[in-house]
Amino acid sequence: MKALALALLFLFIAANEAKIYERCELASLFKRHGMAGYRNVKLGDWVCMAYHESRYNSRAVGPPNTDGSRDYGIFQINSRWWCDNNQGPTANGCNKTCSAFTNDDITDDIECAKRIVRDPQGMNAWVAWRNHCKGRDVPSWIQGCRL
Ligand SMILES: [Ca+2]
Repeated sequence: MKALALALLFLFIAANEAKIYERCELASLFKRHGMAGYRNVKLGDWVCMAYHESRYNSRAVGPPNTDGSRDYGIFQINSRWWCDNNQGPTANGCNKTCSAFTNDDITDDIECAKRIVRDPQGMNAWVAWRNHCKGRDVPSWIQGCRL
């Protein structure tokens, strides 16, 4: 019994280490925050991009990029251009500390992603989107979700 309680406790701790969103949970969250059709980007594009960038993990931190910057959170937002991690030059286009993008409140992550997609390159800012979602059947990413 004690071992079971301990096992459950560890499970609880592990579960608290990272918020891994469900696909449809994320789709509905994105929709609620006005991402469906934002700048002509489909909901499926956002869900597909988030999957391939972070596997829906709100606390994902990428390995260092070649320029020494890092990518943070569910959208893997970059510290060279969009947030400040106090580790090198940043344009800090979203005017945020990068740690704001590794917590479980993804409201500010969504605001920053919208800012990013307003730039001329649009969704191409995300290499994983270009490689895995662009021109693909993105509606399948929201299939079966009650939206
Ligand atoms: Ca956040």
